[in-house]
Amino acid sequence: MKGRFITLEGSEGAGKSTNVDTVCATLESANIEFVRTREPGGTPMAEALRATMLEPWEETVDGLTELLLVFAARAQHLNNVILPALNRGQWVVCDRFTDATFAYQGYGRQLDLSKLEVLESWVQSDLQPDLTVYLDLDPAVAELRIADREKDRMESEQRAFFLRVREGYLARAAEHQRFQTVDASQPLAEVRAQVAGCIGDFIARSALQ
Ligand code: T5A
Repeated sequence: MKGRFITLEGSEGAGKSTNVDTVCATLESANIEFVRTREPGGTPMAEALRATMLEPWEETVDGLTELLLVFAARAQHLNNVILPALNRGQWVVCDRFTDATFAYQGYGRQLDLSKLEVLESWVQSDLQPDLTVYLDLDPAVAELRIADREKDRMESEQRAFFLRVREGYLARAAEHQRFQTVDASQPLAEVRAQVAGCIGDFIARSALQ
């Protein structure tokens, strides 16, 4: 089987970290070799760009600066981690990818989507995830889940921002067949079972191709 590219998406508090573990456990049970990684980040330099992006600067951070930081980190990550792994035949499990850029910078920051499309095509050519599991959650519920967390610059945004982020994810999910949307407001055990089901189905479909 050739390498497949799986991404996990969702806004803060939706349970991504928790469910990336579920995705990886399902692949392990099927004896599939994979690389687990995340965005922004995934290499030492890309992690440094992530830290710069999430730091609560005293100066205003321009939306375009944020967008370019995300894509700079992505170029580094793609060429050093994701593409080499896929070319070796390994699967890649990535916590967030370009759908997050459309949701956060496109819808959240309200940047021109055509600028994002140009950068997407420039940085990743025609590479797209094979499967995207989206954990959908009302921002009001998400706020309660992460209430005790020390907030980074993105997490400190207002609810209106996260409502736009969710709208962005739902628009992407409606537009792209690779999306599987899971209702993340359900009890964790149920969310985990559904995520494992999505991965199991995808493994079965991939084996037939
Ligand atoms: N970003 C990223 C952009 O702006 N543009 C981009 O292009 C990209 C790639 C970093 C930030 O970067 C931005 C988006 C982000 O702001 P991140 O580290 O992935 O990205 O951000 P977080 O969303 O903060 O990631 P976490 O890994 O912390 O994930 P979650 O979703 O907050 O998940 P988790 O698992 O820690 O869960 C939160 C809490 O909820 C509980 C968990 O136990 C935990 O306590 N929980 C549940 N409780 C009840 N029921 C359930 N079903 C639950 N599921 C989880």
